[in-house]
Amino acid sequence: MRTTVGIIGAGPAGLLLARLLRDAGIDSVVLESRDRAYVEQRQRAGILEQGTVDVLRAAGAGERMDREGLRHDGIELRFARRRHRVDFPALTGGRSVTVYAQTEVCKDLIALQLKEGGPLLFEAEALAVEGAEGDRPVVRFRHEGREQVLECDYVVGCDGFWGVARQAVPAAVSRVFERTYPFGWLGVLADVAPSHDELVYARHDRGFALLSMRSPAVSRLYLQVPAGADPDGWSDDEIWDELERRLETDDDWRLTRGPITQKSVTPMRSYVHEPMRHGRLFLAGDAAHIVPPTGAKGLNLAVGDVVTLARALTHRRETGSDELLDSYSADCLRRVWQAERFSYDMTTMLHPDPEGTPFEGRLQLARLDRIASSRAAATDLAEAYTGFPIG
Ligand code: RFL
Ligand code: PHB
Repeated sequence: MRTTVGIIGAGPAGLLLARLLRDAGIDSVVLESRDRAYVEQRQRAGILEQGTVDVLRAAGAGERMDREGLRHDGIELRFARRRHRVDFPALTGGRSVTVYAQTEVCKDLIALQLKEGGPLLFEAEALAVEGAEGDRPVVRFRHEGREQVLECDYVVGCDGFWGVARQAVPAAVSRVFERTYPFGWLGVLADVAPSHDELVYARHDRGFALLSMRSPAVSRLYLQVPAGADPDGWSDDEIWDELERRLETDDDWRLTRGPITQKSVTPMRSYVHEPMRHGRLFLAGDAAHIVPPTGAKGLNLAVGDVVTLARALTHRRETGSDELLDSYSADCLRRVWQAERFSYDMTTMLHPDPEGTPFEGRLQLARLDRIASSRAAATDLAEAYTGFPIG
């Protein structure tokens, strides 16, 4: 098999890249190790930045998002039993975010790719990327019980944090910057209307809690738990009791309970691999960097990467110049590090560190109080949350 751009992974990064390249007249093949149902059901992100919404719309993948996505003009911060709303449009000159689940973004992009795009192979597991330093890189993969080879002009690793593409960058040129946190998130999906019409990020001495949603009838909620906690160690009643405690306020706000339909624990990690390019291999999305979910940035960063890469490949096709491919890594990393900085700040402001001191707890409250009382501090949060410009 031969193609111009071999894409490993059919998460949001790989699927959107294939779509953008198709629109530019560049052919690609997408290899995905899992089956279609798995990719379409995997619960993850929920928040799309304004820039992400614009990109999906321009790529022709915005129809259902525009119908079913929920525009959110703010978030609520909860601490010391108080509530403080951060008003995005008022602080950013009109920007907002959209609640539309990653599962739905993937379903929309998969349907488009299968209808109009190049090959998208499910249950096709990439085993290795070879020859990235030469002119003819290849992806070795296993599909339908056979080992096969995909010959490419360029290979893009969109295969997430646990993928194989990154391994093709020699250790001598790789630099990794990382931090793990001594806690994770227990995430649940519940068949109940969200108890608030915007997201609520709560800092409590017992731990962080987040109230989010998937639709007007489905809530998505998270609790800070010790790293490596077992989701089955928590009964539904224990989860609701704990959410209630951490979200409690002094006014008459109440949490509505409902049947929990899914439960899982996510570890929290910050990770950046530099550079994001080696020869004819490019890394995009979680394959190159991870942020803790507190800033809702992971999916949006993946979108920024592939927009930058599609532009660079198109420029190369139209002008023969490698200029934008050469600056791909540096161009992405600038935005990546801003998201790393923001996600780290949100995480350390809102999660009591089980190994921390009471002094640090007071600092967290002071940081929250600063956002609640200073327009400049609130503007900094609102600008970062609604998104930094792409490239
Ligand atoms: P993905 O989505 O992990 O997709 C990678 C794909 O590659 C496949 N793959 C392979 N395919 C072929 N051969 C191999 N050897 C392969 N190895 C792996 C995998 O099966 C998979 O289909 O990476 P991508 O496309 O870079 O997208 C990144 C996002 O998924 C991720 O950043 C976000 O989900 C992070 N995230 C959030 N991001 C946001 O922007 N807003 C949010 O609100 C938000 N909330 C979250 C999140 C992530 C979470 N978890 C579970 C980590 C909430 C949570 C709980
Ligand atoms: C989600 O709805 O899954 C979600 C929302 C905001 C975050 C993280 C996850 O910061």
